[in-house]
Amino acid sequence: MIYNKSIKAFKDSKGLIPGGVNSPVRAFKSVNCDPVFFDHGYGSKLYDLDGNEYIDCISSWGPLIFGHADKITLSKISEYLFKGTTYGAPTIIESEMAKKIIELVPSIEKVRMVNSGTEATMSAIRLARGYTSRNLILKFSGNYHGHGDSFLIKAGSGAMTLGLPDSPGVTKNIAKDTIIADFNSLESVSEQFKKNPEKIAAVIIEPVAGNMGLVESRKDFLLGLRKLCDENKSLLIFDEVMSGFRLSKGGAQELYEVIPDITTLGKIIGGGLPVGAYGGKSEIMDYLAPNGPVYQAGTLSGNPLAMSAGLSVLNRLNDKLYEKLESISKKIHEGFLQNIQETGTNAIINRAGSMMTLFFTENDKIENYNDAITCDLKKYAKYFKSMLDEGVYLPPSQFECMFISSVYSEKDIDKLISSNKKSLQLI
Ligand code: KE4
Repeated sequence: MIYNKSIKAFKDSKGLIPGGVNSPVRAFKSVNCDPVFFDHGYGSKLYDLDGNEYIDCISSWGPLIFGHADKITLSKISEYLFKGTTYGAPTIIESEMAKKIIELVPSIEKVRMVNSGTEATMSAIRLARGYTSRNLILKFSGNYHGHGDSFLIKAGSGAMTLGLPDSPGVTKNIAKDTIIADFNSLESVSEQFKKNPEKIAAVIIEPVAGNMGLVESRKDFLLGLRKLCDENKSLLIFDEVMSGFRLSKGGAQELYEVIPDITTLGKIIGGGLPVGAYGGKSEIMDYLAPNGPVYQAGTLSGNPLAMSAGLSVLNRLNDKLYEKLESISKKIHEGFLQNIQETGTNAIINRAGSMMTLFFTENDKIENYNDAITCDLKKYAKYFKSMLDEGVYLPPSQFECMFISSVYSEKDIDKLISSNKKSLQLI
C-alpha cells in the first residue's frame, strides 16, 4: 500500500494539532507507524487520501452500527439540516429521543442528553455524589470512562495504550476521591466498601469492558456488585457508552439482567454525530437542575440535527439486526480461531456480540487489567501493520476492541479471515 498523502497530511497536522490528531489513539503511536488519513467511507469500507480501500473494523469506535454514509441516517439528517441545526431551546425531537431511550434501556425512567460519553460519565458521577452526599467513586483498573479528571486513574483505552493510565494535571485532591478495584473481583470491591464505610457514592463499571481490549464481566460479578451497592446504599452506574445498543437493544444490562441506578450512553446513540446521554430512576434524575440542586448544562445538548441522526438509528434496532451482527461476528471469530490454531500463534480471542479482541498472549484467558498487560504489544503492532497493508483497518492498539459492522458482505468476511491468516503467518 502507498501512504504518501497520509504521511504528508500527518506531517502538516503535527504543526497544527497536538500530536497531529484530535484524539490520541488515532496517532498510531503504539503500532509504530504513521496514521492513515481518510477521505470518505461507504458501507463497510473506508477510503484513504491515497485511494486505498479498507474494511473498517472500528466503525468510528462503535457508533456506526449501520456502516458509513448510511442512507437512512443521511436522509433523516437532511430533513433537519434545512430547518436549522440548533436553537438552544426545547424541541419535540428531544422528547422523541428520550421516549425511545426509555423504551429501549431497562434502567432508564428519565434521561438527559449531552454531547459525548465523557460528558455523560462526568455528569453521572456528579449526580451520584449530589444524590448520596458522598464523595468517593469506585472504578475498575483498565476501565475507561472518558477523559474526566475523576476517571484518569488506572484508565484504559488511549491512556493505557500510551502508558498514561494516571494523567498529570489530575490534582491529588481529585484523585483521592477515586478508588480502584480489580475487574471481575468482588473481593476487591467488598474490601473497598469495608475500608470506606458510608463514603462511596457510586461504583462505575463498563459491564462489558472494551477499553483493555474486550473483557466481559462474569454474571455473578455484576450480580454481586448490585448486591454490594444495595447493602452499602451506593449507586451502581453502568457505563454503556460502548455496549449500549451495540450488544442488544437494551445493552449489557438487558443481556445480564442486572439493573443499574444510572446508565451512561454515547456512540451509537448519535448515529455518527456527537451525542451522549445519562439516565436512570426518576427519583435520582430529578435531582438534576432545574428540578433539583445538581447542576449540569450544555449549549448543544439535544440539538435536533444530532437527535435526527441518533433517532434514525435507534428506530431501526431490532432482533433481526442483532441476529445478523451475531452471525457475521461468529463467522469472523471462528475463522480467526482456526487461523490461530493452524499457525500455532500464541493468541486468544475475547468476543461479546460484535465487540471482539484478538490478544497476543500466552495466557489462556484475559479477565482483567493484569491479564491484559501480559500481551505482546510488539507482536500486535506487526499484526496491525500487516492487516493494514492487506486493506483491513483494525484498532491501532491491543487495548481497544474491534466493532464488527452489520453491513459486512460474505466477501468482506472471507477477506478478513484470509488476511488474518496471512498476517499471523508473517509476524
Ligand atoms: P467520548 O467522550 O469519547 O464520546 O466517550 C468516552 C467513553 C466513555 N465510556 C466508554 C466505555 C468509552 O469507551 C468511551 C470512549 N471510547 C474510546 C474508545 N475506547 C473513544 C475513542 C477515543 O478516545 O478516541
